[in-house]
Amino acid sequence: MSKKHEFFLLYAALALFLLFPALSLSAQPKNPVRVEISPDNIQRVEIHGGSYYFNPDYIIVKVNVPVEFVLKKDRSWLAHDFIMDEKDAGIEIDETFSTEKTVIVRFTPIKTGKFPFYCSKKFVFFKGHRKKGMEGTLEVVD
Ligand SMILES: [Cu+2]
Repeated sequence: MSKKHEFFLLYAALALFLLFPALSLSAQPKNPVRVEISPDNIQRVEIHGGSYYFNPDYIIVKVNVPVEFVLKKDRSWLAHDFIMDEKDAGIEIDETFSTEKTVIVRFTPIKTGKFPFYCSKKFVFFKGHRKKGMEGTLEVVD
């Protein structure tokens, strides 16, 4: 193999190595979850947050039935939060994820539609977590 070829392979390997984290992130499928209503009439769903994702990131619930979000933080050096600001739909959430304890949020959606949830954390001039993929959708259906 010529020297030129060796260099080409080296650069190709390096490029793949650098691109891989970006590729694996964008290739992550949207994970839609249709939440079931429990016998005690609650739509309970566990949501994991980490750098930089929510899992699941697409949650479908029924309108006018109580919802319970069980927020769990995955291993991550960074602080994350969970924000929903949908007063009209009866949903206002501003909670910080904690590695120490699970955070439980309860509300009853009173309007159908698609509502975003996201992490509002941002480090000075860097891109915020939301822009890096830490967002999702709550779909409220009839
Ligand atoms: Cu975050």
